[in-house]
Amino acid sequence: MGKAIGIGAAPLRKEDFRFLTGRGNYVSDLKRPDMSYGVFVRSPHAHALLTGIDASAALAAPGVLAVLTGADVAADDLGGLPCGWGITDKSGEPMKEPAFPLLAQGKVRFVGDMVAFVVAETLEQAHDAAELVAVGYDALPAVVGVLDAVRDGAPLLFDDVPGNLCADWELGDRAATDLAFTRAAHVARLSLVNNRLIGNPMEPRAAVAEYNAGTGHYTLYSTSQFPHVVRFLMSALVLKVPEQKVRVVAPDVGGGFGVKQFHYGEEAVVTWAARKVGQPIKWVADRSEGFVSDRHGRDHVTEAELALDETGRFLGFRVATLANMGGYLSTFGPNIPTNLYAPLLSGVYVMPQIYCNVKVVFTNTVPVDAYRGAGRPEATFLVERMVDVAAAEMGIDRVEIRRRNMIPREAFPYQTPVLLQYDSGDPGGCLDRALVAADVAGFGARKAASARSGKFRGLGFSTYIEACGLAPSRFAGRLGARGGLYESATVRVHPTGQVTVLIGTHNHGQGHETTFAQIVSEKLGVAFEDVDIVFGDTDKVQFGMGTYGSRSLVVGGAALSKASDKVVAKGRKIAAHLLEAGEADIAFEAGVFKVAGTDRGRTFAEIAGAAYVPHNYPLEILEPGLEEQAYYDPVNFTYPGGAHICEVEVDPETGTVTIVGYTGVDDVGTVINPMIVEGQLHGGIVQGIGQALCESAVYDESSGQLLSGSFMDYCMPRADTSPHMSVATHSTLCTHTPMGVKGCGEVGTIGSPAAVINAVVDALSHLGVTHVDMPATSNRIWRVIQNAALPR
Ligand code: MCN
Repeated sequence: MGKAIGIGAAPLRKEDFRFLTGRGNYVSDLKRPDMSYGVFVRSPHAHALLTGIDASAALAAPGVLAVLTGADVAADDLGGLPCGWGITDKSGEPMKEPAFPLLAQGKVRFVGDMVAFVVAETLEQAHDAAELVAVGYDALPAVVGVLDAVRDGAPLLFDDVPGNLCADWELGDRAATDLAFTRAAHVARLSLVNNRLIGNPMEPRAAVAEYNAGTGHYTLYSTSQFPHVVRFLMSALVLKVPEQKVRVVAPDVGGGFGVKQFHYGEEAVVTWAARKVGQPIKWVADRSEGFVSDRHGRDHVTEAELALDETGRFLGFRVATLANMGGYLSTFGPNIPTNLYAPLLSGVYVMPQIYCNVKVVFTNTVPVDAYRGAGRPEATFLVERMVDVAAAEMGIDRVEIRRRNMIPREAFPYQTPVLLQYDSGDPGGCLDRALVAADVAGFGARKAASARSGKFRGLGFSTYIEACGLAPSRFAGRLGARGGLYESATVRVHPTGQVTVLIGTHNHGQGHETTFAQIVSEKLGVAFEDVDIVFGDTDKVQFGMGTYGSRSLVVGGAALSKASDKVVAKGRKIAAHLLEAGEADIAFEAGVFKVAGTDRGRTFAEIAGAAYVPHNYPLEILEPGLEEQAYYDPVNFTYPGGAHICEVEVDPETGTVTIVGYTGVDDVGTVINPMIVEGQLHGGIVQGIGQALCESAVYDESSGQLLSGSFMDYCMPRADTSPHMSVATHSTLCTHTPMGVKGCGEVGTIGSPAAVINAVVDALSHLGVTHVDMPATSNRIWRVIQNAALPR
């Protein structure tokens, strides 16, 4: 007999058995009868007019079933890929939202833009035939950087989008912020670049689709983080087919990191083509294709100014950011550098005035959208770098300036000047604990020891807060979103008392099959192994918004908690009837319904069995069965936060940065499973280190070719760049989520880049270095050191 394993315990992850024994079920594992294979023909040009496509040779090639192009898309009147949330220009006009056709129409706008889809009986035949599709291109000048894209005379991606500007967006009180600057004793300034990243989940994107001509039903298996949203967008807006005739299944998904949370053209084309060809079709991206078609992340250029009084207290923060959208708007694209960025610019500080202007810009690059942290790492990096710059210029200790401006624990709930109300937190408490855990007191001695061996040692701090649990409908509505991001859960109790949960979030590495089972086990008192979590299938799960924005626990888990409470409430009614007691007298504890103050009771399993035997209770009052559903729409974001301290050693001979110590103390509210939270923190921190030290998508500025288009040139963090990390939690409870939980899936990625770069700058500060852009590769750092050493 299994036992209940509840909140706070650390059972091993249920899902790992199938993964570790090779029994996972990924899209590319799927085989359907008569399955054919698809290959996309992609643009080799960053910007070009399409002068014609001749598919005749490809069509005549062995095994070829179809070659589809933009002309077929137009003939079938398919819609373009929609941008889920719009933003509004500061003029009050909606953003410019040019069409994003499934297959290019008339023009290509980035290397990798889809031009044609070839379907053949075998994958090899499809690849061979794709080579035979003759595409005429008339190359145009390309623009890849945001600064170039907004210059007068820059090549225009869209005739009706002047200046390549999707929107000129703002948040905050400009006049009040300007006024704050007039009172400043000191103004610190910083220009920085937040480098472009490529998510690279271990499993590449893939789609298998089939069409049943008898019933008119489509089934799409996709590597998606949000199958219901794909079904809605694809059926209603793209393919224009009845939603109930579309089933989207996202089975095991091998990592997403945000990259798989968009509605991609490939999955719509494969689904559409399956009907046209009359056979199931499989498409699996290869790694090189992923580099030029998975949505990229970050890519900001920012100028910022911080106004301080003579004691180092912050008065105002002025930020101007140019954000790269790439060649088209992706599902959430324009929201990331605006709504998920500017509201975080207060950080953990009392920042009386903030004004942020973001110019959202089109360029001839892969579309940019959310990548782990999405907007919040960019904001945190800017705030935490700015604080260090100000501290150095004013001669104030970096910990001291943070403490002087930090929101004290007792000041929560705290209203920032940029929309958000932080409900709870203890930034000072996290910092205190991190200082001890990182042995900051002993840093001087360690630095001296490094110096003796010719190395520079540096310490970097990042005290951060983030907003997750996307997204309260009220907030989404205020920002002009087309819908809130609530979540749903159904708790289905079987007659045996065993439980199936159907939930709208998607587990692609976060351990939901374990943590959600813990919640049900705790709430219903049932054995941990008696709970199965079902997700990722629109024909099984009622509805759901999927997984991203560290929302699964705080929104999905809350829906699950609510549905479990409803089960208990119904169980109590049945128990009251069976035990001939008043409902108010029935207590539910540790899986037993009891008449309070007596030893008369029924176990949860007994009540579940009784629920399915209707003559046991009055049918006029209760329906048979024990299954409850709940929807949960958060009233606010949750605000995890923490303090990260990074210690580095820099080798001046090679410029190599080695992380020699990493400490994180994070507040994620109530912890459901400490082992899983620790794993999430580790993974997140490593991704942040990747951005800080090695990862960067680099385009050739004149041709628009992606130079870092393989793992030879795009450097992922590896075991040898991942330090030993000391992570701990320091929890304050979220005041509005049912279990007091806050999200944890992105905090590591949000807090860490600033900690690393602040440490690198600290190590080089004796050379007069005040800022280093990411990634701090050995090449870049070596040059910084050489330049600093030059006589001035
Ligand atoms: N958890 C917990 N206690 C808390 C907070 C969370 O036990 N106080 C648990 C949750 O129950 C869940 C896990 O930690 O099992 C992560 O929870 P949550 O913060 O709700 O984040 P999500 O599940 O919504 O995951 C999304 C988040 C994001 S946005 C990215 S990007 C990301 C990440 O998670 N992508 C990942 N972590 C990833 N981990 C893996 N392995 N693969 C990815 O693609």
